[in-house]
Amino acid sequence: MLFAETETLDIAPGAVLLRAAVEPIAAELVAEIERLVARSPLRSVMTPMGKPMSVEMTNCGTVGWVSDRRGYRYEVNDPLTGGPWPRMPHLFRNVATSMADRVGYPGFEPDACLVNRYSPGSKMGLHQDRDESDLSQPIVSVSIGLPITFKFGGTRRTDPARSIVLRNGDVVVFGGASRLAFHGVGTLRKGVHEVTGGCRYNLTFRRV
Ligand code: MD6
Ligand code: FE
Repeated sequence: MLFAETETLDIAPGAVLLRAAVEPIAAELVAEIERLVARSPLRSVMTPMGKPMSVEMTNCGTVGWVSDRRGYRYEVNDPLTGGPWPRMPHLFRNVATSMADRVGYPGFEPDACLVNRYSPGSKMGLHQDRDESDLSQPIVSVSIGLPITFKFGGTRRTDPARSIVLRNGDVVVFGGASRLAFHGVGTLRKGVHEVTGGCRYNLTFRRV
């Protein structure tokens, strides 16, 4: 499947931003999100430290990322419904596989997609994505709706971080030397976007 051929920007070794790559299908991605949240709703979760996260989350795929007082981990069942997470839509899988392929990660087959919903005031502190057993595989991250500032540092928490604004349809692929880089996003500002209204969605595809 073909998506927009757009500018690519190297953020760091192994990390690439594909500007507006899925902008043409952003509304279709939102329609898929709405279908899956009807089955596994967005919910607020606690960090292992007992603080509520400001983004709401859900998942699709054969496993989903969960956080609670017991820690961060992947689970085959949604703790809210007790049943499996919704299947990953074909469109999602195609996006993830083709974006990874485009920047030099052929054969990426995600088994988990974390869906984050940011409303005004939501943010995500610097973190590493390291709950996956296969760190040879990249993560593909899709931004939909309102813009937000993405912070991208090094493999140590104290490494300097650069900031990039992520907008609707932007895709970040991050693997290789950047797979364990610290990253986070600033606070979502109030606004209105034609595709999502007053929020931002982020989809992160992982091979767990
Ligand atoms: C976000 N993204 O963009 C948060 N993680 O809302 C992430 O935490 C992320 O963009 C791993 C790889 C790419 C990402
Ligand atoms: Fe992350």
